[in-house]
Amino acid sequence: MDKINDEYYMGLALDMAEKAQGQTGVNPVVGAVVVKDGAILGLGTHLKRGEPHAEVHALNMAGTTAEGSTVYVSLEPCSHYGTTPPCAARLIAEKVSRVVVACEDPNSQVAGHGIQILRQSGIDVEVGVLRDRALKLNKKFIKYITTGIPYVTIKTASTLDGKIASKTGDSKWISNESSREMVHTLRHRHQGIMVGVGTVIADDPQLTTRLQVPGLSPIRIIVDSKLRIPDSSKVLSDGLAQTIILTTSQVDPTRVSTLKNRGINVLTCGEGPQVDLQDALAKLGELDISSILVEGGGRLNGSLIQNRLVDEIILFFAPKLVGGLEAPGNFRFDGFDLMQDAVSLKDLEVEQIGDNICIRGIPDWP
Ligand code: AOF
Ligand code: ZN
Repeated sequence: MDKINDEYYMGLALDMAEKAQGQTGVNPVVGAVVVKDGAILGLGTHLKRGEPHAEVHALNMAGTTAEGSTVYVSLEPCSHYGTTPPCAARLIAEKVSRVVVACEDPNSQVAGHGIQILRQSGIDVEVGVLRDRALKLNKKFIKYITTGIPYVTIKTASTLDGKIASKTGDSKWISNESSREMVHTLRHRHQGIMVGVGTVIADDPQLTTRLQVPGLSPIRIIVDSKLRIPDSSKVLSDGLAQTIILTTSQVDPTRVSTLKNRGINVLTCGEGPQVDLQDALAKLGELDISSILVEGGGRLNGSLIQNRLVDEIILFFAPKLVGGLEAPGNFRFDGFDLMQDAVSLKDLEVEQIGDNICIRGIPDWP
């Protein structure tokens, strides 16, 4: 089959995988398409951790017609027994002729082995069709499976002069409605949402996903070194999503017990005075949280940047200037003496959303 056809069907596999973002937990999003004699015979997407992989859905749909087909998969078929049996073995059993893969699976239990056993059984395997798109789509999975540390995205919404509130603390609203809808999609696509306790005290947010279409709410993670969180906070009492508090060993153990009795998970991250964020991310990773959206405030954003713990930054700007010498900014940290030491963003994407501008980038850590 020629390159155009391969890209067409792989594009379809990736489109399906894209739509499942946010619902597969620590697992990647994967799409599969079974094709023979110019017709699509089966389509499949991995929808939920513990449920069948993309290839299995697609092959089930194709049934016995899968023999002699070409199967397009956006990630290397697995070769291990996880919560489901290996997809490579299933492809061999179905006697497919050709498998086209977008990118290798970096999971050390797979890591090229899936491709190898397909080839060993005589199946023609081609790797790398739409690879860049596939790698980008699973960037969170790739970081988490290779490091055990969640993928961290910082999102901010500020005025053009970088303020996230006025000098009196007013912040509703800075960005427009469409930008805020995009933020809820981002919440759905991350397993955790992290804020500093200052944000909880100031805004009493719910931190849930509220979209026009249904969405999943992330686990709420509050960074609270001194356990200042008010008992009446929505994140402690509304029961709409799980809540984790990150604190230090300096806090009052009876307060920790009280929170735990309310069903809140309290993690001790370092000896203080501040929460050790690196330790916190490792502990959150151990809890099977593979991605975290950070929604401020400025100090938490600043600390994460200073400690180089950020994988992606998404900045929404509204065309406003609010000024205020004391008005809080996007990123509050000591800062660098020299411009040459500033954090640069690479792989920049700029999008206009009505009168707002969204800039995405990947910090280019030296
Ligand atoms: C595939 N197709 O659709 C997916 C794959 O616990 P399990 O059995 O779900 O296995 C999870 C691992 O399998 C995951 O870490 C990744 O390496 C691979 N995911 N592989 O062939 C799929 N979702
Ligand atoms: Zn599989």
